[in-house]
Order: sequence, then structure tokens, then C-alpha cells
Amino acid sequence: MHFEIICRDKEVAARRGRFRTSHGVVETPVFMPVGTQGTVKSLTPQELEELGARIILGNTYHLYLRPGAERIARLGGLHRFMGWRGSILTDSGGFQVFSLAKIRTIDEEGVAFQSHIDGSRHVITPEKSVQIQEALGSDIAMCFDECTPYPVTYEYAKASMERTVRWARRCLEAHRREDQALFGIVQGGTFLDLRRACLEELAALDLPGYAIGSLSVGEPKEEMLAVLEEVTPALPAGKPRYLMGVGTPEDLVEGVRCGVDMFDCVMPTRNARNGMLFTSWGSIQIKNARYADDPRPVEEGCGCTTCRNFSRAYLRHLFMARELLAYRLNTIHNLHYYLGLMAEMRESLEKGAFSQWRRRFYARRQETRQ
Ligand code: PRF
Ligand code: ZN
Repeated sequence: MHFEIICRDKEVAARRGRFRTSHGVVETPVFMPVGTQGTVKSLTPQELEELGARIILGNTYHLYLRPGAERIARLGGLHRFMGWRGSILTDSGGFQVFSLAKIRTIDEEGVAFQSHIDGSRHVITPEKSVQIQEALGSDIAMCFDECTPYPVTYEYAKASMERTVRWARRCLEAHRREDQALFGIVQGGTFLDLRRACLEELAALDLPGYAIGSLSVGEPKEEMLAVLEEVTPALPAGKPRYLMGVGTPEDLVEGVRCGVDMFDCVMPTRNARNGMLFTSWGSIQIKNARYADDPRPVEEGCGCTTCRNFSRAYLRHLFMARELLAYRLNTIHNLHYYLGLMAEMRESLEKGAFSQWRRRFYARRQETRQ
């Protein structure tokens, strides 16, 4: 995978870059919409492309359990199977096994668990995770890791991080596909010495990209920022940096400031389905009675299909009536907001005006809501 840095900010660690996969060019910093089950919920690939998405995230754990990675491979790989022409990054399953599966036992070999769908028993090892991701044919695969909860003891975080490093070596050893980049994941909880030790070990493997795991798992914001400020600048400078499963619009802005290039999060899509809509002054709950007679769009001046065609009153009605269109229209607006936020940051970086843009971003949130 080819990654180039187009420019760096003069004041902070933020950078504007670009990478190429066999499915196109991705401009960074980038947000990857989450398509867990081979679909970004409620949208077609064409709609995603029109929203400006160039890379999406898929999940090893879900696709392995249903419909099965070998089946997807026989049907031409995940891109062909779901009809998405852009790039795909697959998560390794290390996180989903811990958050979704029942009865897990973790040992040096891997993780044994029972499916959240039918209770069937499975084992995922680092080798198996790589094999599944190769069968899916994603452009970027992630090393199999353990995401530690918060809070966690120093002893557990250390043992877990060391195992994650050993698993990363096994992943690299098992990895065959030359058209797929394998990224490492820095673990170590909120312990800065463990984070630093982890990233030194992983950097020695010379992987084409690095992620930061186990953040946004319940720790206070200051702790997340402390880890970001410690780890991000210490990651190999010329390789993409990915902050996994993060976050709010503010988290994306702070991540970019610290030098993160890639993000994914269920927040814009999941919250859309729960009636929460993002705007530049904050978020709104569309079910609120104050919107029942409100003829205005979600956000004045928003260029998305939802805001160009429909009022808050109509969106509230659809949501209250549990109409399927509610999920689609809300998802379109929220992804437009998230992808637009990233585009604004990329533009401000090109103009050498990121810090100024960031101040404006926070100032807009202080203005009175509409
Ligand atoms: N590891 C993996 N996927 C993840 C995480 C992690 O630590 C997180 C933590 N925010 C989200 N997704 N493999
Ligand atoms: Zn909109």
C-alpha cells in the first residue's frame, strides 16, 4: 500500500495525506463508515459513493459467522458480494468477539467463543483471522488483538499487550496476500509505558500501517487524549495511523490534531437509527415534540439529500411512525455530516489553517441552538 503525506500542519501534529489500494485513492484524514455485515445499514453502495465515502469497514467476526468467509470468497470476495467498488478495511474480530460473543476463553492460541447468533462454538486464532480476512479480500486487514476493557489492572493490561504483540507476529507470518495491507494495533490500556513498549515492538515488524486500540472503551476523555498525545507522534511517521472505533465529532477533530489519519465509528449510523442527528452546533433528537411543526431542514445550508428535500417535522413523523425511510434519511444526513467534517479538515490542512478551523468548529458549538 502506498501512503504519501501531502502536507503537515505547522502548529500541531495533523497531516493531510493520501493512500492508494487496488480499489482506488483515499484522501486522509478519512472517516470510514461501518458496514459490519457487508452493508452500511440502510444505504446502497451507490448512495455511499455519492456521499463521498471511499473506504468502509467490514467485520471478520460477523461475516465469518454469517454467511461465511469461504462462501463470500466463492462469490468473488466482499467487494463483489456487496457491490462496493471502493476500498474496504476489515477488523480482525478481536474486538467483536469480546463485545458480542458468549462464553469466551482466551489463551495463547486464540479465543474460543459461542456465536451470538446460534450459540455454535468457534475458535479464532491469529492465523484464522488472517485467513478469513484474506478470503474476504479486503484492502486492509487488521492484526488479531485483544481489546482490554476500562478499567483494567496494570498486570492484565501488560500480559494482554504482550500477547497482542505475539499475535501480531503470528498474523504477519500467516499473511500471504500482496494486494492486502496488514495493520498492527497498539494496545496497553491507559498505561503510557505499556503503550510505548507495544508500539516499539510493533514498529519493528515494519507493518504498512498502525492502529490505536482500546480507546473510547469507557475511559475519561482526558485519559484518551493523554494516550493519543503520547502514542500518535511516536508511531512511524510515514505510515497511516488509524484510531479504532472513535468517535464523536470532537474526538475526530482532536484525533486529527494529534496526527491520526483514519477513523471508524458506528456513531453516525447507529445514532441516526435512534433518531439522533448531528449538526455543526451540536446534535438533536428528532423525536422531540418541538420539531413536530418545524418546517426547516435538520441543518440550514446542509447539502445532503435529506436536508434538501425534507423538513424536521417530516423526519420526526417518520421516526415516530417507525417508518423505514426514517433510518435511511437520518443515516444519509449523519454520514454527510461526518464525511463533510473530514473534508473540511482536509481542506483546512491544505490551506495551512487547521488550528483556525478548529477554533471555529468549537465556536459554532457555543452558539445558540436552532
Ligand atoms: N481492537 C480492534 N477493533 C477495535 C478496537 C480494538 O481495540 C476498538 C477500540 N475502540 C474498536 N474496534 N481489533
Ligand atoms: Zn443534511
